[in-house]
Amino acid sequence: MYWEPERECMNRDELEQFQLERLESTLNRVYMNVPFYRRKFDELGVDPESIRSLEDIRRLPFTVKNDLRDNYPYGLFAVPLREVVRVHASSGTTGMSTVVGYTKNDIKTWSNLTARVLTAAGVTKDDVVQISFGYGLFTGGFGLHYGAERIGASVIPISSGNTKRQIKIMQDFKTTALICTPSYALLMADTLFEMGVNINSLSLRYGLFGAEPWSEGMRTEIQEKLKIVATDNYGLSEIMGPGVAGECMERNGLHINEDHFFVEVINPETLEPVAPGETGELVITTLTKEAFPMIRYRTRDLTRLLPDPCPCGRTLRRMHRVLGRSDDMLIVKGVNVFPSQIESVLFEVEGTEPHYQIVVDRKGHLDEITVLIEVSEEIFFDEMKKQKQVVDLIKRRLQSELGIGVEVKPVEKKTLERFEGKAQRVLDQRKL
Ligand code: DLL
Repeated sequence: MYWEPERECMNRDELEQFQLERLESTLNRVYMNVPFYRRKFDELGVDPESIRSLEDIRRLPFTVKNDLRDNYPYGLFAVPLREVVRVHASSGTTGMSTVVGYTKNDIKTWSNLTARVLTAAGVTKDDVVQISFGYGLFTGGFGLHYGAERIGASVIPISSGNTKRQIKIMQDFKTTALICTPSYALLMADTLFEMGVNINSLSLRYGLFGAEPWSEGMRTEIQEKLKIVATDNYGLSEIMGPGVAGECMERNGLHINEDHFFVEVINPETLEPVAPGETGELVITTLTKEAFPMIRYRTRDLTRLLPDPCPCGRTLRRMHRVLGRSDDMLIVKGVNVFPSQIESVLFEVEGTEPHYQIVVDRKGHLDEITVLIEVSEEIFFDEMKKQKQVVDLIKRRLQSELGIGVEVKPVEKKTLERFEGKAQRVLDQRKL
């Protein structure tokens, strides 16, 4: 267990004072050591010494992913490479990858924060933790690995892939906690079923899932199929990796590690703060990072802060599960659509499997969405009438959730792609 009540249950005034002190030292560090930030602050005429309150942070410039690309690979590091003990990078599906670094101290902080997230999600030193996130340049595997070791759990660093072997190890090594993407958890559940494994013969109790958006319906599905308590955890490599925020046993929003990260929620168009509790883009400033501090990083992730205190006793504010990235948002017939909204409808309809794909195409000048959804065998093969009923029901529910009509196409079980890491739900066929 890794539990810091003096931080995690801090009163708000004390926490804000603490954040301000850490912010001031971060600003000094970047101004002294990172020419990129010095230039941007100077351009705006902001002297770090003049930032005297947390509200003053709004005078500072935002940082965006392109700034990382422009400074590839080490341009935003605030310490000499000799002090960097680890480098991670994101794969960069669009353009150049982004590179981040950690000092020895950063690794210690990172381990403590993922240990916090693991503890909040039920993991203790008595657990056997199977880490089925990729190890390597991706932050998922290593980030949670160090936290689990920090707690004293027994860690199985299996990485992702080779699902049958994952199941065998889960059985033989008596895994109690599974860590991976929610879509991989579902694939494991299906594979267990196909292999004829009796779920009650396993020792699994907890699942910690993150790195991609998922819905409440998907949580229910995973919890029922794997007979575990499933929690959500959030992070991004630019800020640290996993360990930024995670759910406690209440499973109702993710506690943000605010003693290390200052968060804002902004309207992505006006760049002004949204009203308290409203949905907008999450912006994060790191407060303790040494090698790779980030000032007002625009995550592109859409969420909202939850105002109510959490019954678990932690005072660290919670954020609602991430709805999706603003860059994943589809605009169809002028309406904004998030893949996660579609998912939440699909998971409620009986006779469908939890596997789907969203195809976006352009007919003339109009964008169209077709949702491919796997349906059970009897519905696919035997009962045309029932198939039509299911399709009509999904269409109606999607229409009422999204406010627009979309095509729904039932497909046979196991025809859609499965994912061992982050799922690719949207297939964009528009030639823009
Ligand atoms: O995905 C870090 C991570 C690893 C988090 C393991 C949790 C568990 P990146 O590859 O840089 O880092 O991707 C970060 O993934 O900006 C979100 O869009 C998305 N994301 C991460 N966690 C969640 C989540 C890792 N719980 C990007 N819910 C972020 C929704 C998530 N989206």
